[in-house]
Amino acid sequence: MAAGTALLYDEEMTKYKLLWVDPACKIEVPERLTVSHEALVRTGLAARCVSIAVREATDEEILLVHSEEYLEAVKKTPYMTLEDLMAFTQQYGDVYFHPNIYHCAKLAVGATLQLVDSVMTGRVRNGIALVRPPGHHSQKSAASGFCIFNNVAIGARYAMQKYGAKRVLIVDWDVHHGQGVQYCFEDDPNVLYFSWHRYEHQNFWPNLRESDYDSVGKEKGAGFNINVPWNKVGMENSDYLAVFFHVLLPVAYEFCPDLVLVSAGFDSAIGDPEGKMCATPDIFAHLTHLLMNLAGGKLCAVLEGGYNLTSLAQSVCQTVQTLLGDPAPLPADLGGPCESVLKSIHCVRSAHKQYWSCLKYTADLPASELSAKSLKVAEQKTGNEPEAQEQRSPEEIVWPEPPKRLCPPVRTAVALPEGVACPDACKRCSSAEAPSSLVLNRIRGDFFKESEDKVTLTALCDLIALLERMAKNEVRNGLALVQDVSMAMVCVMQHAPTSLTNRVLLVCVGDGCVPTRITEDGKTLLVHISSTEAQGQKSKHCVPVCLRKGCSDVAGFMQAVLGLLLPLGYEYNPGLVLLVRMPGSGVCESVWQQLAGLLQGLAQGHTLVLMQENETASAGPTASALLGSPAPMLGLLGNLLSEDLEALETLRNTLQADWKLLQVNACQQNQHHLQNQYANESLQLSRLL
Ligand code: SS9
Ligand code: ZN
Repeated sequence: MAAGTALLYDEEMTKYKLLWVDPACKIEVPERLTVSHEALVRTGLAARCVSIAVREATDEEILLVHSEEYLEAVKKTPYMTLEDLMAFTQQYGDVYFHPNIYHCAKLAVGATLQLVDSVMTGRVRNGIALVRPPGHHSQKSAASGFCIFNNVAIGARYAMQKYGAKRVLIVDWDVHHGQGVQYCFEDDPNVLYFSWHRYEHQNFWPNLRESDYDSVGKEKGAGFNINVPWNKVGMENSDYLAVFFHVLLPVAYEFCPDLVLVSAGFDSAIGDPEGKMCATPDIFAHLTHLLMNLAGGKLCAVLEGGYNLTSLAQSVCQTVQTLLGDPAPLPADLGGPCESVLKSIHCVRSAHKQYWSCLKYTADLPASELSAKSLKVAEQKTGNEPEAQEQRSPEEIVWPEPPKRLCPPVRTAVALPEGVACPDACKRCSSAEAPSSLVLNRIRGDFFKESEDKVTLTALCDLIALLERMAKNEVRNGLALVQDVSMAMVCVMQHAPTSLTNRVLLVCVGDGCVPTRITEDGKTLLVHISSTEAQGQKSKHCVPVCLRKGCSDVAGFMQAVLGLLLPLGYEYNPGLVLLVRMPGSGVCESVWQQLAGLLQGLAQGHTLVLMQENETASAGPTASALLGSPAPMLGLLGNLLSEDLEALETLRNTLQADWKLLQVNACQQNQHHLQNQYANESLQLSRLL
């Protein structure tokens, strides 16, 4: 399996700059690249990457996206006088030329293609290209917004042509709309383009009507262009994550890309003078992590914008550190998205509901909401928007430097019966590391009052020992095969070190009895995915998810994971994730690996997986997911059962009062509208409410 992270950088790309006075362009400076690269070197991240030489793109490659006339025109710029350059620049918007920019633009495309080559051939798993000029605004025959050639769009065409990639996902998290990428693939169903961007009802650059949520793609490409407009500034981490959970990820998993390209602009981070957003640099660790198990892990990030040098450098480091496999930081203090973002989410989901089965049960917007005008009016009325930072100039905004990320020396420890195979990189636990006699006696007291089973007792002690090493950050995550998962689960809840168990996210997969009383003190959030309707109490901390066809239903299972489990987990912010596979769960191995991979974004990677001792064949694949290997692609998911979809939406509706990150509807009115829609389905309601 491909491993390693590529880094593409060439100092040559710092060797052009604005030569005249233009307030619109003065933020695009060579230092953007030098500070980013220096930060990677200083933190030791660059040394951990596979450094790959940058080359120039050929004419043929540039012509994959651009017209001959445009290429020929740009080719002349190195020979122009300053006056000619200024005149040439005049025909485009918010961009400048320089005698060396054509050379750099060829290197920027070339670096992108070298990265695509490295990932597609399996030389590395993923990587990043630090380039200037950026690309996502440039069009077939036009430069725009500091962009000359469309690096990422060319990269997508190249991957399809040279490597036969059938589906490419482009995630544009830059704060501007990459209209160049949208135009390029508008009618192409093989490229899914996602962009969120500052829009403010068309009052923000590039001020295009087609940047709104209702531009969904054209002809065969309808449904493959996703725009999420930010109609206010000051968006925070929870706004970004909400859009990932409720728009991008479900659609991306349904799309099933062979390759993920990220238009990695960091002007969407706090402090940026263009973006004016408030998401902190560590959010990019999570955004990256959440994309890293798509496409078998094949992810290429290519720099776009980012104009606050401090914020930019920090964000680049967070992204690269995640690509390298270090655990993401705790996603502290997430609430729900703000009202304005809820509106955008609702609008995008409803504009796309006819194209994606994961969005099929999105509530329709009331007719009045559909007009941009009424939205705008409603926007001005709402009271709880994040405007505190808006008055300040971005240069004055301060935020703490992201804390150093945890990196326990042992990535994955396993407690497996003798003879059970698992990857060499795992550390096998031995009873020699067993816990104190105090713990031993307590476990004995709890579970073996009558008959004493030595083997089971030792196994439970091994488990506690493993957790103690996790609490000390000697071990990141672990896997144990145990005789009785239910008993082991209760044992962990009762005896694991409290530093981990103040908040445990307990994820149970498969049918079986889970003692719900362990959720009563609020120190455990239980999400139990099974095929049986829950008998017991449902509450804020006890979430039974019932799938009609059970956990073997890949589409239903992923819908529950992406739309319900992950937002719950991120808002709960556990210190430990306990992932339990009940005997005979029926969950597919690749789905299980996806789940184990995705959950590692929580609790700084502290995941403990428990499986029944006879599931020996799954030990290897599970351990390898814990070691950070990319989960295999799931393939096309197939159709979701409509009763499951409705049931999940209903569950969301009941839970969203307590868990704000589950919200997808713009206002209370709409929720009533949705409830009414389901009121007819009394059977479904009685099942879940
Ligand atoms: C000045 C407008 C600048 C161009 C921004 C291009 C960003 C490319 N306030 N507009 S990522
Ligand atoms: Zn930008």
